[in-house]
Amino acid sequence: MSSTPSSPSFPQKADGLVLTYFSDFYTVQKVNGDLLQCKRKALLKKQGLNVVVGDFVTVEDGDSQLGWITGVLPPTTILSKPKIHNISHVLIACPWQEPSLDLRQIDRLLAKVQLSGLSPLLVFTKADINPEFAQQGFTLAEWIHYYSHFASVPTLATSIYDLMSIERLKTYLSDVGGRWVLAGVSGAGKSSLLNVIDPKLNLKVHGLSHKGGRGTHTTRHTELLKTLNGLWIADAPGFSQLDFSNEVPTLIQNAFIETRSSRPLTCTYEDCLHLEEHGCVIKEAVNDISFLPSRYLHYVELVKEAQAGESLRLTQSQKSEVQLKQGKSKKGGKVVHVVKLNPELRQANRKENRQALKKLEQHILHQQNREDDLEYDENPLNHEDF
Ligand SMILES: Nc1nc2c(ncn2[C@@H]2O[C@H](COP(=O)(O)OP(=O)(O)OP(=O)(O)O)[C@@H](O)[C@H]2O)c(=O)[nH]1
Ligand SMILES: [Mg+2]
Ligand SMILES: [Zn+2]
Repeated sequence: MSSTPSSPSFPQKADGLVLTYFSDFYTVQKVNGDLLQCKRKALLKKQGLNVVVGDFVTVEDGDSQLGWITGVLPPTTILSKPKIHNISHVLIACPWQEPSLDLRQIDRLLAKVQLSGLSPLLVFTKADINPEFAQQGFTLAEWIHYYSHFASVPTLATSIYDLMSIERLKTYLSDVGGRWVLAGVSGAGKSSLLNVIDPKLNLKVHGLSHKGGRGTHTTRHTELLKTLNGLWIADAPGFSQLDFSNEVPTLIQNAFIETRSSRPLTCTYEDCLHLEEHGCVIKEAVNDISFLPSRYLHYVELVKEAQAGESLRLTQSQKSEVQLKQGKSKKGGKVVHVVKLNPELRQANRKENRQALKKLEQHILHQQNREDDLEYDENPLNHEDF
């Protein structure tokens, strides 16, 4: 996605950019810079067209300074968590301490961002708290070295009390440009980071809960903001759950550079998932520093989650590919078979399903016309003429 830090580079057909959404109202920045509170036209709702923060939209003015979103341009990028469109980069905020370092969350977030086709920047926040203490085997400096060198992810450490670290972050952001969103657990210090980047933003921040030392979900809505130096960056609510059940298992490794690095790891097998395969070079190299056991473990976990999702979908579609349901025909109340298609299939390939449905209905009619005993196979796919 092309964008300069100083302008949201509106596509030609767009009237505005959605900055935030709250309780059925969208704040839209128009091309001329004005802000307009908008609602979504009922037609869009009927068409099932969602409007998401970051979307470019067409708007028409309504009464009393209220506008209407009349259309939404197809997004160039989609991130499901935080939910935002048309961004290019994700700043993954991971607290070094308070809440404690969570390597699993880091690897899951990194994978999600990379599988979404976006570029990550990993930032260890709260670097002022015991940076020299080793956590899970490494000091902060060593973790930065690992992620930047072996996982090939740009990595920084920040503290809101160390302005040098903030300057380094600012320089990185303005050098790279693009449109950004912050992601990470509640309490990671996302809003605090934005406040030091640009004090005018004045975002709400809150300490951790006394009980569990966790964040208190202070930021409630994703909001695209423009910082002093013209960078577009969105603050977002914290979260910890990420779903990988819809990912393709063989693609997960694309998010782990360790599996495809030419030096020293290159698996000899094509299509290898690096799980149980005998003689897999990647698996054998896990104890090597170039693929940390913890990171390999998270990789395996993600592949398994994606595999579980895939096999669940397969079982569901096999079971209920076509369901037969008893019903009454319109004419004469005669009992006929009504074919009900699996909704998932209906979405996947409407045309094929319609054709299959037609064929099946003809088959049923044919059977009935012959007034044979209707001992119809429950699974019509087993019929020769299907
Ligand atoms: N020591 C230290 N504390 C920090 C730093 N950054 C943020 N904090 C503290 O961490 C707490 C949480 O900060 P927030 O900015 O509200 O965290 P958040 O990630 O926006 O949290 P949510 O909005 O709930 O997702 C606050 O008490 C901040 O003062 C830091 O660099 N060092
Ligand atoms: Mg916040
Ligand atoms: Zn392998």
